[in-house]
Amino acid sequence: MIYDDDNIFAKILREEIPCKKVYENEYVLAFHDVNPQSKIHILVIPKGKYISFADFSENALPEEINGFMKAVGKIAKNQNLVESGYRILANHGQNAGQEVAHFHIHIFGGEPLGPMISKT
Ligand code: DGP
Repeated sequence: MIYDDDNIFAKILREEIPCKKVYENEYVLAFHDVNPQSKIHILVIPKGKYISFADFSENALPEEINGFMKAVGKIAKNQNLVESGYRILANHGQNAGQEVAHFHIHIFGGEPLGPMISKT
């Protein structure tokens, strides 16, 4: 699979599509999900062109992985989610229902989140 430069998150990174930005550094951009599934629902994306978690974990440089993971923790902390709790999630591929082919982590919080996987 080849990275598609026209995916929605690539357009957000190029500022061709607006987003509600939460945080940015040299490695990541974080913004509110357009269709929030919890009171707080933030997406964290790497600035590098990685299709999915499999691609990112295999091909990203150690400093990109470190910068990304550090940023996820920092964003959760900035959102005051550490004490109340939060969930992070990455969908990879078809069975997980990945919609956007640019690797991203969801941060959910701000309320009780229910079971980890829906039984319905
Ligand atoms: P996933 O299923 O893991 O690929 O999640 C993709 C998420 O991206 C989904 O929760 C909705 C969100 N999303 C899709 N298009 C846009 C957009 O244009 N802006 C923002 N902020 N979020 C988007």
